[in-house]
Amino acid sequence: MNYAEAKEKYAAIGVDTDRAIELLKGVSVSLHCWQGDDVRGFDTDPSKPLTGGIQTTGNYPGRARNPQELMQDLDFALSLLPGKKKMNLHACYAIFEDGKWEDRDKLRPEHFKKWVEFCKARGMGCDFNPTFFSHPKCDPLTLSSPCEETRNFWIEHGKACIRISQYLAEELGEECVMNIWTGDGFKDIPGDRLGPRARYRDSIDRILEEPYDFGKVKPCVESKVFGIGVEAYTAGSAEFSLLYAAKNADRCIPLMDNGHYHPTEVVSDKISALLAFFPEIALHVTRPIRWDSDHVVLFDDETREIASEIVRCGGLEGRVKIALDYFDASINRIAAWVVGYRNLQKALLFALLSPDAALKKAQDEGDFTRLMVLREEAKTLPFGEVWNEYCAACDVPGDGQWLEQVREYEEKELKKRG
Ligand code: RNT
Ligand code: ZN
Repeated sequence: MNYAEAKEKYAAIGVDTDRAIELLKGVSVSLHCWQGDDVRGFDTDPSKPLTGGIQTTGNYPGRARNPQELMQDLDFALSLLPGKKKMNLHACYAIFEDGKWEDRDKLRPEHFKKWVEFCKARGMGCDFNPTFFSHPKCDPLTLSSPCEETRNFWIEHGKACIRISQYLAEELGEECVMNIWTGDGFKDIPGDRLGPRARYRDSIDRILEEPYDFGKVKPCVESKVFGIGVEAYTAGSAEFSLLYAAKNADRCIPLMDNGHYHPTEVVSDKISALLAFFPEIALHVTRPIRWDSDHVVLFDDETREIASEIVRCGGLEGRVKIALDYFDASINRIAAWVVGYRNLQKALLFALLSPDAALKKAQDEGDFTRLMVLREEAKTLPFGEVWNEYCAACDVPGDGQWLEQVREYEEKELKKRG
């Protein structure tokens, strides 16, 4: 089987593979910088534990320890990724020149100048995230803290991040999705559930008072069901975040992370529900195993279903902002970036090769037998040929051709790191 033959097979079910490849080339997917260094960043002591209910496990050698190493690793990973890449940074990745450290409430655009240069040189836009975790000022709450000093500190951080996001959007000429997520919550049954949520709401209100151009900066609110050490209560629950976004639709959008729901809930089904109300939504694509474990994204059923829904709902034209969010420290971190990113790209390509018009027609005609048969048969069409053609069109290695490069880089570069 070669590409020409595969193309014919797809044409027989009414799918144009060339068109799918062209379309996917223009879809931007955000690459999360934090896979490269286990979500440590550069502004706090890396020997301190991660907080906020998230966790990286494993101690595979080669973690990036500074901006140079992280950028070098990113560069190498980017060379193996097809499609239109966008960077995704956290505030804790600020780069302080000449050792001039600033706390998170005082961060300024200049602390991201190096990242702007990095993105510009590679023709990438950049998304951004305030970092409301792994910091001494988490008491452990942040935006929902009853301590006004703590809460103000984090509100100032949020405002600083709005200014930085506006700077990134302007410098790079692409919209900047700025995601507000906190791990605020309690390990055990709270005595007051409303208080923290009322404060959280007020804090986001105050952050979003900072001026920004909503055409360029897209603040998001990300919900979560629970985290490690915050099993009983999360201030930013699904209802809280969704309602916040709905009530403030002129200034922010909702973000769904598919690790943040009860295990039998699926984000693939929520996408259309949200798009029936919101012009734009954002996604964190990850892989939960039993909980929000942030495993590397696979080419699995739910990832494919999420991709299908993005495609079918017209999400590729900008309505759905797609980002990855996982962190595995137990395998080669660059391979983790590459395989997860490529899997999401595969899922999107697979979705673009689905006979959607015929599926929709069968559904609307009530022909559920045809619907099932068409959908199942599309699964065994020669997808791998189209995927390799797409990789070639993007000038990156096809499957079976990149892992050896990662191994060489590991030998040459990663093994030198203590
Ligand atoms: C945590 C959230 C959040 C973080 C990143 C690092 O559960 O998913 O998005 O993973 O901001
Ligand atoms: Zn997330």
